[in-house]
Amino acid sequence: MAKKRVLSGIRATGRLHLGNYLGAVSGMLVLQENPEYETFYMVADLHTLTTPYDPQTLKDDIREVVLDYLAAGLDPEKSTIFVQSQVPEHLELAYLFSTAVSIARMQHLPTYKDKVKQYPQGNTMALLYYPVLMAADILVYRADSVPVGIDQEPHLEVAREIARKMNLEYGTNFPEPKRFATKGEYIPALTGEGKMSKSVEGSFINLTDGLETIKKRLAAAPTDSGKGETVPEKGGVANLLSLVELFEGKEKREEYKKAYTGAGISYSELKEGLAKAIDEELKPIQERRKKFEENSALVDKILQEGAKKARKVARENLEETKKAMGLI
Ligand code: AQP
Repeated sequence: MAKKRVLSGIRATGRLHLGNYLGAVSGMLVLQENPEYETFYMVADLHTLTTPYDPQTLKDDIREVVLDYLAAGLDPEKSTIFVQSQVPEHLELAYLFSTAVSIARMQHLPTYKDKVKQYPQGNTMALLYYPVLMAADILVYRADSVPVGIDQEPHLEVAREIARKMNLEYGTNFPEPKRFATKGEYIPALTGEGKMSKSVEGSFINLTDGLETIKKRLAAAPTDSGKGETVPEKGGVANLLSLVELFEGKEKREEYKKAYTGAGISYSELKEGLAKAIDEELKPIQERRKKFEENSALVDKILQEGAKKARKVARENLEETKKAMGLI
């Protein structure tokens, strides 16, 4: 039986953080190890252009994401690892898909509105087009499983709508892709507001951070007096407790919750314990990263082979779509 396909990607807007790791990469790793799936993982460099970026550093930024992928355990023997723009079939399919969605549908997406708020000068066609290109990223491989964080759900809904519309209008047989959820599908920001994000300073902990940096970042996270009648469900303290649960377990979180309504929490102790737990999880990732950092030729080869493999599959599916649409 043919294997099911998986696609995921991350923008080259900075080094990966715990949110990217727990929300997306950890799911990518699970599916990579499942022999029923064929996994395609890209650095979404074209999506990087949808918000302000520096052309001088883009190549390095792409390389950082590849290194983070390999460090986290993505394995070129098991997964096809590539850079999005090296498979131009994504763009061609995206144009064809753009005939199947309305402008109004795109304008109403929460992700679009948030980015326009974040970058009022950056309300470009590329930003509006993001979900259409994302649908093409996925469906050019006929992937039906997509390991991404919960913030991407509205985009997946668009991909499903496009698949349905294309199948109805042109008789194609695109699957309706579903999100592969992980237990870290939404990692909140250290700032106490919104999600951990590469572009929000003070919100994240990077996979490359050492213990001292982790401690410094946690030290800046807002807290309160450590005592009260009810444990906060939003804000800095709630976010710290979510991280405690993810890195130290549910029981530890319960202990802190009890302390909050009882004798009180010592945040310096909480942050110290949490920093150590995060550091323990990141150490093996950082060790693996070093090996790839020192072997740039190997990384080049992985990307070249990945693009070649991805293009072969993408080209076949694009051709079939063009035939169905009467272009060839
Ligand atoms: N806080 C998060 N919790 C869980 N998952 C998250 N992801 C991002 N933040 C969290 C997931 O990581 C992948 C990265 O997606 P992206 O880089 O393409 O876009 P993004 O969501 O815009 O990521 P960032 O880190 O917030 O970057 P900037 O600041 O550049 O926009 C996706 O699977 C996402 O769900």
